[in-house]
Amino acid sequence: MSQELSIEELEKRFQEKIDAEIKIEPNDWMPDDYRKTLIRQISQHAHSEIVGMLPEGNWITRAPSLRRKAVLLAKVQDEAGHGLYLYSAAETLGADREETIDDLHSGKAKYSSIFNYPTLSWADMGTIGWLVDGAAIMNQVPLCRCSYGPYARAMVRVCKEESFHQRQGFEIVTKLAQGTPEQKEMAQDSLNRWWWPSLMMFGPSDADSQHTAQSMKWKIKRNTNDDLRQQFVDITVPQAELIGLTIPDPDLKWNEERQSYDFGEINWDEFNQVIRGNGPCNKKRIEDRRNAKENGKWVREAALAHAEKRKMKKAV
Ligand code: FAQ
Repeated sequence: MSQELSIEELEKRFQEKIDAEIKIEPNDWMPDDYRKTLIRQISQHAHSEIVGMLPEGNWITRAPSLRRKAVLLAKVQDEAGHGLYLYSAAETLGADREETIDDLHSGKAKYSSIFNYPTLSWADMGTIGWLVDGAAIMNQVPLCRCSYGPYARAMVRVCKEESFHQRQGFEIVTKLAQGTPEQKEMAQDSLNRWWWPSLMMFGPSDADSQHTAQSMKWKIKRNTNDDLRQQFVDITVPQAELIGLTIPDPDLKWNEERQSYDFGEINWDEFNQVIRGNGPCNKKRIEDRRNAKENGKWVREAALAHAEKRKMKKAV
């Protein structure tokens, strides 16, 4: 039936479905640009989860206790799972998984700027959970209502797990902030380094965001970048106050009229440098992912050989 309708009519009906909050499923008709936007966002998101394993993976062998190690290990494994759901969601739109991953390894694809910063102390494990997973939840809870069904459903589970990640991170930072003066200093130093990059996770300001207007119309995004960033600041500042840490922003001030915090200017030059590949760890992150693929080649080959053998056995 869809072949009999003009593109304009198909687009009109598509938008009506979106406006009526009806989910778009993989075999439904969709505009090419809707498909492209989703493949772009979902694959960048998948890459972020996978590259995001590296800064924390760096600390698994140095966790200060067995309990901390078990929790961190579980968290990092969760991130791998998130990457896999997301690559699968991108595949439902026709993206080829191998090509998608090759784009990451060649430096063509983007992933979240935040994972290009180094993890220098154990406190960073707490701060990543608290701030980075906290920002991820703020951004991803609205994505549970994304118009594309497979992405929205993947986000439900991802958000539940991110919630656990945020809590374990806040617990680590709280313990350090209430510990010895050295531990408190470690927590403060970590907050100083991760605060601004966490705010950058939400993307360029609304005035500079290329995709927000169309993505909101299609209900891929449900909030603007600045809106989510503001919500994150408003939730996080009282948490820092509660545990006696100071947000590194001299311009941070409660605005009585708006019932919200005013905060200082983000260094957009730094953000642009990081997403162009010039952050402190960009090269190392890509190199590590390439090596992981190379080092895992024998596992993939063995799994394929095993699958082939089973197929042959069944055929006999
Ligand atoms: N980093 O027009 P907009 C996590 C790019 S998951 C790098 O505003 P859009 C879990 C953007 O792609 C974290 N690039 O774009 C975890 C676009 O480039 P393009 C990831 C960025 O798509 C926790 C250009 O700038 N979360 O943390 C960034 O409408 C702990 C223009 O920007 C998601 O991916 C950035 N921060 O809005 C794992 C959530 N911001 O493609 C391990 C889903 C923007 O034109 C440990 N994604 N860019 O070349 C989204 O919600 C959106 O894609 C935004 C960007 C909000 C990220």
